[in-house]
Amino acid sequence: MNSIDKSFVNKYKKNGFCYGIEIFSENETNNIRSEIEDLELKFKNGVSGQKLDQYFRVNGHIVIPLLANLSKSPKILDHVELLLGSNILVWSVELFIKEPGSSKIVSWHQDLTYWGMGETDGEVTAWIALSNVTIEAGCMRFIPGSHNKNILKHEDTFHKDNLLSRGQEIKGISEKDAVFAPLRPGEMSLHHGKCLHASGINNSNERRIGVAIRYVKPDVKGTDNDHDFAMLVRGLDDKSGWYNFAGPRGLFNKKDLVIYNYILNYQSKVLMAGANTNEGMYKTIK
Ligand SMILES: O=C(O)CCC(=O)C(=O)O
Repeated sequence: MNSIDKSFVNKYKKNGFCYGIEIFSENETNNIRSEIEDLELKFKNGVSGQKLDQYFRVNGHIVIPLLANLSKSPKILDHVELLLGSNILVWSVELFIKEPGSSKIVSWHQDLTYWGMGETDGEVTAWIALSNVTIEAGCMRFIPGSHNKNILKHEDTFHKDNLLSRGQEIKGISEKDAVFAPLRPGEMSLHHGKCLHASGINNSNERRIGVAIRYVKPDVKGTDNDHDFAMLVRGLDDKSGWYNFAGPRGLFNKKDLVIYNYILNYQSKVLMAGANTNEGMYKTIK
């Protein structure tokens, strides 16, 4: 492991999040962003009958090599290893994009609520900024220490401006306790799956682009399903809790698209359980 500043570990353990960790240089960040924007141009009419956004927002690592490769970045994994231990899998890679002036938001929520993994400490999200993610641009904000709570009641809103799968929201959060986590391009925040967080509209003139990578340990056991799917990115999975996905063969490879649909349909049973509609990004794909 390369030498890294480990001071983030205590912050993460105390608060449930930390931010401002430099991962990619300006040049590297620009290259990643360009590749994403090239995909937006190339697939502006969608892929395999779906909008590109479907693959950007859910499980992008299954069909987009760029996103799978990002999740294997040694510098990110060196940090995650200090939180989760030496055996690491990727459950999902997702892009969160807010256009300049866009009214898209993310309501107050805890990630683990609908993921079928229980209230585990064995999941962490690495969120990497691919643009200047300022307060004005709608960076994330967190409630320190909230990862020590249980999962709170969420209400589905399915609001069109909410970027979450069900527009799920915890009401009554005291905003004055929130800490903003702005990130410069190439910087990363890390947050615990029970840490309360949200983000506002993009009031800036720039696109606000982030990639969220959900890492899990081998022994995170699904409570709401027999198994789930994840990609081993470091060490060994000797627990058999996850069905291992090897990574994409190529960009939107036909066989990987079949796997994508299979996993999405499987996961949607858990992620949309109890919802009164099966709309949005976990809509079953035939
Ligand atoms: O990008 C955002 O504003 C929110 C992302 C988020 O909720 C997450 O990564 O868990």
